Amino acid sequence: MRILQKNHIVPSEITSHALYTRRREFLRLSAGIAIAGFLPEAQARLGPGKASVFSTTEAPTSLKNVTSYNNFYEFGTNKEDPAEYAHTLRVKPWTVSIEGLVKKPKTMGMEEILKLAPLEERIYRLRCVEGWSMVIPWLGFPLVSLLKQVEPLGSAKYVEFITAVQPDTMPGIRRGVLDWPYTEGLRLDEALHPLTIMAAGLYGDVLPNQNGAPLRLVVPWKYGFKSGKSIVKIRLTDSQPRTTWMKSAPSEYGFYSNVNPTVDHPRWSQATERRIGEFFKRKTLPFNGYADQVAQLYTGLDLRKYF
Ligand SMILES: Nc1nc2c(c(=O)[nH]1)N[C@H]1C(S)=C(S)[C@@H](COP(=O)(O)O)O[C@H]1N2
Ligand SMILES: [Mo]
Repeated sequence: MRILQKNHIVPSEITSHALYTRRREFLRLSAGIAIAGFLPEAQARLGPGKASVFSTTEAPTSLKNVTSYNNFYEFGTNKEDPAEYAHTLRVKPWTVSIEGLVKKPKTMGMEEILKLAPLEERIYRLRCVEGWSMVIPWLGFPLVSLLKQVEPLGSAKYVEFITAVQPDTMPGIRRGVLDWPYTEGLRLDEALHPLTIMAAGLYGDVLPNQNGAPLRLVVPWKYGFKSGKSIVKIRLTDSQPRTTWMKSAPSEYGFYSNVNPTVDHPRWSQATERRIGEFFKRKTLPFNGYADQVAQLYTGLDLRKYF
């Protein structure tokens, strides 16, 4: 318990039996990597040969910032709201249904999902459309491992992600704000890309509620809002899904939303960003620095038109 207390910032969580049980189960299922994750330094944590080829070597943002500066509008629109209110989110039991243009639609429990593939640490940059960024050590597995389970049909071209609606635990649902549930979408080839992961943890431990427990999408070359939190349903479709942010402001948020310093948001520049915890701004990189891995997905596509 001493270790858990040292790594955990929300004191109320420590006494929560449900969370304690969930964390123990999670650590059991994700054994090796999660134990290693308790060491303080990111590099020490990875050890020789353990670093994912996909991980950045940049210094991770502090656990405190990763878990207290969040966007999760279901819990309010201020950055501090998710850390303050998301402890009420019910994350157990949790199931994810995968349906639509698939041969074998399936509803899977979290325990079953965590057994599909070993959890890997992926240290990814996350760039919010608002102009800030973080580096987060996720624990996750490639989304393809989950999609394989249902055998997508040849007609499937897109993947829609639908997130949880719990009106009694989520004050933002009652207030309106966005068209709920929060949904996102990817082209099937983007969803199958090895950089695209489902995260179940961060910093070597179970995912804090404010970061999208128990399972969230992470697509590191796109603006942060594409990475939906607390996913309950995945639907394969033949037409491009309309996402929550496209419905809310179609001229500001397109379907692709690839990080692009040369295409400004209509109300502000996207050329630079502030890394949370740093003072000076950094230049924003095309595809958030993942161009070598993903630029070929968009060959021939006009990225100004398809923003
Ligand atoms: N369900 C849901 N998912 C969401 C959001 C949200 O409001 N609701 N916000 C998005 C935005 S704008 C960002 S930048 C990231 C933030 O993830 P983090 O708080 O874990 O850093 O989550 C994304 N996923
Ligand atoms: Mo964001």
